[in-house]
Amino acid sequence: MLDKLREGFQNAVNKLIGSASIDEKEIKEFVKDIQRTLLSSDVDVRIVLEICQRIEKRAVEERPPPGLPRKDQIVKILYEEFVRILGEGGKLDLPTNRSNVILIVGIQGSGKTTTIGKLSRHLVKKGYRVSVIAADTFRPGAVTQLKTICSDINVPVFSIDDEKNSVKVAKMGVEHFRVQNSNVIIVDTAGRHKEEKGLLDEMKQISGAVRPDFAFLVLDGTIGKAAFGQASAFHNAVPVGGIIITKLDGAAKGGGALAAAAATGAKIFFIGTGERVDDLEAFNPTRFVGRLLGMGDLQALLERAKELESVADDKQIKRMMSGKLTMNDFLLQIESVKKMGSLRKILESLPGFSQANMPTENIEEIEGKMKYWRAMIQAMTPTERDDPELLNSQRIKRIARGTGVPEREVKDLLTRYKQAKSVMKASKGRQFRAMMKQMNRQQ
Ligand SMILES: Nc1nc2c(ncn2[C@@H]2O[C@H](COP(=O)(O)OP(=O)(O)O)[C@@H](O)[C@H]2O)c(=O)[nH]1
Ligand SMILES: [Mg+2]
Repeated sequence: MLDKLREGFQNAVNKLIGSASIDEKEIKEFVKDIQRTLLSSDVDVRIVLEICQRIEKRAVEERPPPGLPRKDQIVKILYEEFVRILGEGGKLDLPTNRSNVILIVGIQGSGKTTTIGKLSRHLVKKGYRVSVIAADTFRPGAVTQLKTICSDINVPVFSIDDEKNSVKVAKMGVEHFRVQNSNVIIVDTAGRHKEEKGLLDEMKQISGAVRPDFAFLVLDGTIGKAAFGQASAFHNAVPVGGIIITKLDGAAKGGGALAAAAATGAKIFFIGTGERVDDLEAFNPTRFVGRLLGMGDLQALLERAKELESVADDKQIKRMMSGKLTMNDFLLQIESVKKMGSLRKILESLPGFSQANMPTENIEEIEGKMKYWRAMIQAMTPTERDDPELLNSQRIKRIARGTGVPEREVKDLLTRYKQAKSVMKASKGRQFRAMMKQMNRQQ
């Protein structure tokens, strides 16, 4: 899906990651690559400029939290800015205690009938009793098409043979299925008007007859940024409305259609990614952009960034610099070391872990132990963490039992903590500052 956009993003990211250093020149180059990619996906120029300016400004100005490489920070910025452009995904929330009428509109060929099959399937899977009304009385073969799709998924279809009045069909269909206690009644329409106004008029007519609880505009993703006009007209006219964008599989302009629709303030609820009945996805911008950027990796990066941001909590650093150290601070030190990935490099600068009392051969062993230290510290009560002096033998026993380690491991942790604390006290936090500096140097 959206292969070109994905390729463009990934090439830009790979180039950035591959460059020896990150300076304004590399940032500018990166932004230019992104710009080119977005434009070739038919994203509107104004949107492209806005997103690129924001990425550049943030990439130049924002400093990553200690421990997060600058490159990763920039990828994260790209991710955040693209998610922002796509707005919030819509969530369809249909009460089960009544018949919800959903009206589907959109110009002919945009994918309404296909999407109705997909949407029905999606809702049936969620446990709704779904039924469909064939109110496209305009296009020959439309009713048969809908019936074929729906018979495959066991969804009943209401139609009236040789009836040309779509409003009448829609109205009778809704009455028919209300009596049968359908949870969801979906109305298919013709959308024979190409221009926005005609389409909306048609919608209003049927809408007046069936009083839908929800209306979807189906937009063909291959029209790119031209989606803006239809989406905004619809968004302004329909109070209960959402957007479905189809044909994002292989649509070179799909990115443009998504951005344009989102720019109107309308919410995109679903995207169509193929012709088959299962090719519908709830639109979730974070997941969507994550996939575009090709990641697995991105998820890991975002989590890492989040952890590191919490590590660089100002208050905590200040407190440590003043020579105080709670068990939570100690945990934070341990976590920071772990997140650095290269324990060997910074071991020396961490109080209590200096070469003197920790020979390098033991590094693996320490790393192994850290897992348990974390668990032990988490097994402490908040008061114990603030004041580890409270930890008498009874409490030590409890923590050991709670974490499934021998008591001597808890005692070992306490020794380590005391060492760190005395070094902290003696150096008034200088040691910690050194560690932070070391972290920054690694970016
Ligand atoms: N590749 C692809 N084709 C689609 C998708 N959705 C619809 N189509 C195709 O688009 C054409 C028009 O779809 P249809 O549902 O009849 O549009 P309608 O006139 O709005 O009801 C059909 O050939 C569908 O198979 C999609 O997500 N991906
Ligand atoms: Mg149709």
